[in-house]
Amino acid sequence: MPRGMVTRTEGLTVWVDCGGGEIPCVLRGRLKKRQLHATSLVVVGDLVEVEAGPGQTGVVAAIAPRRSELSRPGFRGLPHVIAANLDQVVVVQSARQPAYRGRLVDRFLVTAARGKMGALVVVNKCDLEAEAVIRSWVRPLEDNRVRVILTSALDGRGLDELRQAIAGRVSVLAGQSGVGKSSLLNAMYPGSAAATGGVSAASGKGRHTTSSSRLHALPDGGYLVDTPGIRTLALEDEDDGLIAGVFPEIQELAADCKFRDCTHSHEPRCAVKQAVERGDIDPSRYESYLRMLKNR
Ligand SMILES: Nc1nc2c(ncn2[C@@H]2O[C@H](COP(=O)(O)OP(=O)(O)O)[C@@H](O)[C@H]2O)c(=O)[nH]1
Ligand SMILES: [Mg+2]
Ligand SMILES: [Zn+2]
Repeated sequence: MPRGMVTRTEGLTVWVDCGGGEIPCVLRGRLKKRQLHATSLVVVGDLVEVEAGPGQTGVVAAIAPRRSELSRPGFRGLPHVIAANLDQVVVVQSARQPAYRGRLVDRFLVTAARGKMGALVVVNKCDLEAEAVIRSWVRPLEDNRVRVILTSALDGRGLDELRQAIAGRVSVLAGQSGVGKSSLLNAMYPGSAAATGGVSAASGKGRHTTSSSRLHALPDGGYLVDTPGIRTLALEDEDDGLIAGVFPEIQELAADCKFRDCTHSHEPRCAVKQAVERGDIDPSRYESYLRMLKNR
């Protein structure tokens, strides 16, 4: 039975790449029943077993267990899985239009850790802001071992570096609508199937907006999932340890606080607060950390 990777879903139709282009498939009856009750049964990136169906179509007979998931809370608190079996999340922000949102980056990093994926950060539209200013935003991330790539889909800077970072791996572009995810895909692989697949030719000026997640096979090997805007990411109570992992500089100092269960918000003799006052911890990182714990 051939195995393939789900490249997109459209209602009850699942498009599967079995190595020779996309085949539209339906789910086998038993699976179809379950799909009606769980929106995330088959998602982009899933590895599935396909049997021949009528005409040029296939039937999805089985879905392999996932090794990772990118998800956000959906209807009635059930997680909505956006994509599966990814190696890394490429968190995309823009320097301007829309403005860089550091706190959203931190949330994406927690989400990546929860879904058992690596992460790197891309700041696109660097043609719209001075590089020194952008560097000052991302320095705390780099100081905490997060890889950051500055790009411009317009003037081409950083595209080689990003291409190398995603070659041979399965990655997802995550970030709000308008930061330039589809433009990056297009600029990195001009004229390739990846570029033309989900991103249709320009109609007048802007490209059409990406309406659903879509997986592209990369010419350099590996796959890239382009997503429509992911604007908010709720966190869960169980995320405490993951949040700590995204703020190692805070975690390292916590042992020196007076109280073992210090929340680093109001307690006396808090080593973290003292470090913020000394300037050893970036104040915006500290604020992001507190907000994340408070607004779960
Ligand atoms: N100045 C500038 N504009 C860009 C850049 N990348 C994308 N854009 C523009 O930003 C808008 C949104 O881009 P798009 O790729 O659709 O964003 P997406 O929603 O994240 O996929 C479009 O009008 C693009 O032309 C860039 O690097 N610099
Ligand atoms: Mg897009
Ligand atoms: Zn403390």
